[in-house]
Amino acid sequence: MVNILKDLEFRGLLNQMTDEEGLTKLLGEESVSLYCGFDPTGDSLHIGHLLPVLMLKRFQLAGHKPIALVGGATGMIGDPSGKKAERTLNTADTVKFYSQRIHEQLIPFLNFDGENAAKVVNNYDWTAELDVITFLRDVGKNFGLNYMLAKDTVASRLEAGISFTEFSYMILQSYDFLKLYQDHNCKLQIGGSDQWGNITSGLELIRKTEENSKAFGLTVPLVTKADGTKFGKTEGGAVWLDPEKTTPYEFYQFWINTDDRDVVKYLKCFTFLSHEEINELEKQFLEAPEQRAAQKALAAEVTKLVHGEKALEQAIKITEALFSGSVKELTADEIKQGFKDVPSFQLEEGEMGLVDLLVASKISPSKRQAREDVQNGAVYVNGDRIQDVAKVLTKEDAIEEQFIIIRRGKKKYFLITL
Ligand code: 629
Repeated sequence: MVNILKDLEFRGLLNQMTDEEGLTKLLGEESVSLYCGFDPTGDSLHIGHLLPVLMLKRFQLAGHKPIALVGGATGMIGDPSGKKAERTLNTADTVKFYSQRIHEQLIPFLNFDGENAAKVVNNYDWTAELDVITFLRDVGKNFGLNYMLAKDTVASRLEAGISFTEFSYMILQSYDFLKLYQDHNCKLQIGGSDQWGNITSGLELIRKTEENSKAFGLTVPLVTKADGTKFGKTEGGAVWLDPEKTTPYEFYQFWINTDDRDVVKYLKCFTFLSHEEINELEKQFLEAPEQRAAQKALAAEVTKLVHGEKALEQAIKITEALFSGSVKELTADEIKQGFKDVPSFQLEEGEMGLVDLLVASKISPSKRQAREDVQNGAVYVNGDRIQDVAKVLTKEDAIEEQFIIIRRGKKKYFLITL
């Protein structure tokens, strides 16, 4: 069996671990069931979830059995970990809908066939039926109040306030670990560093409940950025895994824009490229950083992992078209992706003079300026320079009868929709 911990260490994916020696031994001896939980707090996962999702895949590739847990129950309660204030509760219907979405999103990352097939479970299935007396007698009895109050996530909230609901969250997550330990022989829980408290309290519960038990916890570090800003946020907000929320082109662009100082680190933790391939890219990067070979490889690998080969090809095609200006080859779907955040103007009538259009869509501030822009050769329609001030745009100019792409100057794009 491959020594997965060695690989994780090379990739900078190890933060905290309980009993490293014992875990190394166990992972070398048997195919281990392990799990990571995802609460349905939104209709999509985002790139803050990507590292742990890929971790499950890494363990599976190394011969272990990953379990992805959807928190249908815990999502009804709200994890206080890393949260400065009490969360508002979502309705049961909303949580159910989100659970379904998260479940579907997790599937393509894992392999559900073979000896070490992956599983997706939902903690609603065993938590909903847990009655309050059993909960307090059999589970709650194992949690000392001092122990709970000392947990970071609780201690840091005592001043600002924390409800009994969120305070109890760690017990539910601990109960999950116990359940999975009992029913799936799951001996390892992984998560981000914010989950350390919840993971270790689960280990406590297993230790107290199960005789001669041995289970482990492992966390991955928080992804940081050299410039100090928060990883995974753009001006447009979070970077989602759902292609409807963040298009594969935008996703690709996010990775392409990785800072030189971060790119090798990200190649290690976000891709499955081999150590040799990464070292090679690092060498190329040190020799010719301006070529951005490492960024291109990173963007290609992660986009392929999340959205597939075809979406990656499209993203590259859109990127190249926008760079060279030859936007004519783009399909309507590619234009929608590539020009999502570009100012757009709806052409109500069937046709319109180019100069009038430039004014109406506020591309040029006045008719005089618009004429000058055209005469000076600063205006492009679908990538072709137009210098005829009498030019009239019609449906014939529209790509797939839907879009006309106007560019003024080198980079300023505008989208006319029909
Ligand atoms: C029941 C619920 C469990 C085990 C885990 C959970 C969810 C956990 C949590 N996780 C975060 C989430 O759901 O809140 N209590 O958004 C998130 N996680 C992935 C990583 C994380 C973490 O899904 O662990 O650190 C982000 O990288 O914040 O039995």
